[in-house]
Amino acid sequence: MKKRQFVDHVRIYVRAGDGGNGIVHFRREKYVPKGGPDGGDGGDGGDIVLQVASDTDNLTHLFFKSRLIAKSGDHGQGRDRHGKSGKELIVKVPPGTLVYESNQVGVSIEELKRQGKPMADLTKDGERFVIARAGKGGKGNVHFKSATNQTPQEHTLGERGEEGFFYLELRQIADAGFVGFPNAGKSSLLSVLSAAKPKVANYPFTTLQPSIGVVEFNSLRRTTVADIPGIIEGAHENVGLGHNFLRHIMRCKLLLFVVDIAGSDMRDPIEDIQTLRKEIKLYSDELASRDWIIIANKMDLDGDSMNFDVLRSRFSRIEIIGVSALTGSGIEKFKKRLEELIGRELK
Ligand SMILES: Nc1nc2c(ncn2[C@@H]2O[C@H](COP(=O)(O)OP(=O)(O)OP(=O)(O)O)[C@@H](O)[C@H]2O)c(=O)[nH]1
Ligand SMILES: [Mg+2]
Repeated sequence: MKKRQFVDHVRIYVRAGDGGNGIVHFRREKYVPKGGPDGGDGGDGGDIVLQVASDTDNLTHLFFKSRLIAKSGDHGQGRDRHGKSGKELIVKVPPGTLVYESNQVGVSIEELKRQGKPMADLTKDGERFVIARAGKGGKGNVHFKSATNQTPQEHTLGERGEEGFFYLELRQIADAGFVGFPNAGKSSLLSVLSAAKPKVANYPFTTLQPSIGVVEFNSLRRTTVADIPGIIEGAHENVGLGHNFLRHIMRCKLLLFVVDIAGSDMRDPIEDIQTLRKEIKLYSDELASRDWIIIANKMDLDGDSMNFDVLRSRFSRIEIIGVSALTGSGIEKFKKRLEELIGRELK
């Protein structure tokens, strides 16, 4: 299976279409030596429009085609005919696309983001944003006829379409994401960490849709954590719910691997971690290279402490936090580590 390339930021150049010119023209018919003015208007140019499409989740298409130029309007013609308008150019973007103007040369993206808010934050499916407005068509001399001027030479040119550089960035959906087998307790953990109330139940694949919780710290800082469906061996071959939903945590800075430390459902926590790591890597090397820690859940059940020690010796270089979503033990420590690792001032 092909691994995904995931472009989440891109700088583009856009140029909307120019308006066509209005023209100077006079009626020419047999036996009418001096016809009146009939120069038509130019057509409007085409706008460049960003449009949210929920079936896209990245900006890769713009990485490969970063110059977007819309069609100009045609010039007017005799017999008061209008020039054809340029068609608008629709550029699909995924939900969560932020748009920044980026015309200054040599300004880093970080600087750009410090300088100001994005000019657009596109979220809803179908939402449109005109990123470059087209020029209007000019007027033909037919408009300039008057009682005193039967042969007007006046006409106006089409306006130029807007152009410029923009920086598009996909917003991070959450700072951290849970990864785990079904029933490991991911949704339970989200509900004790945050005000989110995802469905929790004692059967696999309870979670079908990702959800996000905001974790608030006493310091007024916060972080966001995404809960996604469970992953099982072979997810990359579409076993279980597959692994396509991993795109929702693609931009997380930290991955939280949740295991059922008591090994209920006849599971072995070490094997679980190995399988999960393998499936993540098969999905994307980039995702596999993210920082990760292990959350050993269900520390309230029998067998937990023995398994915990075995897990710790097997993954000696990885941070492991023992918790129980049921009793709340270890949750404060877990929160404290989240604050240290990814807490931030949220706007
Ligand atoms: N004893 C015990 N049970 C827990 C704990 N955390 C979760 N559970 C139970 O484990 C079961 C699964 O919990 P969920 O939170 O739905 O698990 P999940 O990982 O979100 O599962 P999927 O959405 O199916 O992937 C539920 O019956 C929970 O009540 C815990 O710390 N201790
Ligand atoms: Mg769940």
